[in-house]
Amino acid sequence: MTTVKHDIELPSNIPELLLEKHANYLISYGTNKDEYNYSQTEHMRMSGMYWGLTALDLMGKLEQTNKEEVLEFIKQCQSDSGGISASMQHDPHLLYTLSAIQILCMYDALNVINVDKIVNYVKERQQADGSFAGDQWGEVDVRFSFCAVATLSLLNRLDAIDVEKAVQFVLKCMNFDGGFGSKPGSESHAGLIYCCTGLLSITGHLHLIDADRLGWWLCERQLPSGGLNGRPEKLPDVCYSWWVLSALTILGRLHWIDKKALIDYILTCQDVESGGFSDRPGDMVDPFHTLFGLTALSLLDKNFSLKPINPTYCMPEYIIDRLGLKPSRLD
Ligand code: GRG
Ligand code: ZN
Repeated sequence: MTTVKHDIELPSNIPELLLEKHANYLISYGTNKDEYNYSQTEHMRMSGMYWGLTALDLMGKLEQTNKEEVLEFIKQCQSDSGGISASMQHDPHLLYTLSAIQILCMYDALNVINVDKIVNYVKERQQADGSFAGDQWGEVDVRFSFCAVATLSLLNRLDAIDVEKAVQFVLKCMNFDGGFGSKPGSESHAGLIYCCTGLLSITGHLHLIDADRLGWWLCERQLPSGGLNGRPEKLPDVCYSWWVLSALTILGRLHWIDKKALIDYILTCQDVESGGFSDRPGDMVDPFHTLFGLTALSLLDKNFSLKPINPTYCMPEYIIDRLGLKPSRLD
């Protein structure tokens, strides 16, 4: 009988962390606008900027970015409804509204946009059952609940929505395994667990989670290669190092995984020539996996010359401190 292998084998030599190369990769990604890969990601540009700028800030390179150009771009992406889109002339969405607010907080520049209109846009996305639609077309998902609550909390305007109802909806998405799915009855997935744990952390409701059960499910995501998957029977992927570790950190159970094995997995996902991280060793790098490789390393070991990352907001901790926010965590 054959068994299907859902893991990879790590190469024998593990490279060191190549921070200089990662910074150069991200800076040139944002500069070479004629590149094929850049043109293909217009539909998620605002989040792409957030991934790149956050990664650069963690490496102490935010000053090397073009702040004025980014702020101008964000202003042009705010629509009459108040919401912000991925690119100019695209439809606004909660996903890109959060990314834009995260960038503005990093640059300490919330004054350049109309905050009241954003608050109103987010408020209007809340449904009668407490859930959030991502945009005017109505798709509901706990990702959008997180985006709404994170955005409003960064703006210090959580009073604009019914927080208790938002929490009740998230609790309806909790499964028998302790995890969370995208909506009631959907399969548990690490990315969605981050969203729900993050929302409960912001709103001070972490006591409603069965932390031992969820912590166990999360640490079971680690495979013999050291990498983490996002749900059972799936391949490891660097981005789950973030989605899983952030939730474990919020739950006070980061020590439940084998840190050394995961660090080795993440380091082997670097492109040692051009910089950047990919999902698995040898794959194409991109800004998304580059951010989550670095944020995971920041959570795993203080000796990597990276700024500390906040596990709830996925933003540098010093920004969260500057805003006076105190998302909760379990011991
Ligand atoms: C501030 C970092 C930050 C995020 C904002 C958008 C968002 C909030 C979180 C996204 C969470 C996430 C990754 C959800 C994944 C949803 C999902 C069901 C993905 C399934 O994708 P597959 O099947 O991946 O391609 P796997 O690895 O399961 O095969
Ligand atoms: Zn991934």
